[in-house]
Amino acid sequence: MNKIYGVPLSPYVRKVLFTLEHKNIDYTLQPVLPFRCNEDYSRLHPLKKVPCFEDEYITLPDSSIICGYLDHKYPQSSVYPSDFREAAKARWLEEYADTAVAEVMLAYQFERIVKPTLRKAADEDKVTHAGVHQAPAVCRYLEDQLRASGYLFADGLLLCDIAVAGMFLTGRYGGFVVCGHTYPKLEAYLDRVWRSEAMQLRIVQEKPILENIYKHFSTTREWACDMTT
Ligand SMILES: N[C@@H](CCC(=O)N[C@@H](CS)C(=O)NCC(=O)O)C(=O)O
Repeated sequence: MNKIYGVPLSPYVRKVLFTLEHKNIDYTLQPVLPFRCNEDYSRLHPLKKVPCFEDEYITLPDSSIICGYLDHKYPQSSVYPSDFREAAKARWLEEYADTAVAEVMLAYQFERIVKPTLRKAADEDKVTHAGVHQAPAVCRYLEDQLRASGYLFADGLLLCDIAVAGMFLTGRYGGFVVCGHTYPKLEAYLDRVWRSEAMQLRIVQEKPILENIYKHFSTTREWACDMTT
């Protein structure tokens, strides 16, 4: 059985769940809270991050590595473009989402969603720094990569779309909003991916967890948003 360690709200866990759902493969989700996992977990993931993956053959850390493995294990409905040059570009955009986009969006998530649950105050200077100094370069780069309609590649909704738009979704949960006037293609693209059936499946699962956090940790309430359609 395919077992994923982590929580649905993690943008990295979301990538793995999407990959399995896209391929119609059963899995179990074993709850592991980032920043609060015990020492035993480091035997599975030496960096103690989520997600981690386990099946009858292998134990694997890291979302991109896990998704690559799953795409080989279950070749049906690939989560990468069929053209080898586009597949390489898709992996780059996935990596860009996991690093550069993450640096901005995880500042919003960590300060405004995670820290209150740890009974710590959000450092709004860090959020402002991410929003003012880091977000413009990231949004500009993606605006230049996007076509006026559709997803990143003509093959349809793929892992790179979930990585990119999923990272922005994580930022959205913490109050980050893309300026549609400056980045019209990016705004329309995010809306398209967020409304897709596959992303809505994830959003619906994430919603009660998020609502619980918004409800019980008062400082997070002002960022509350409902992304279900
Ligand atoms: N490159 C890793 C990043 C995973 C990651 O940073 N996960 C976060 C949760 S969203 C985490 O576990 N953070 C805990 C920590 O950094 O100690 C991946 O793609 O799986």
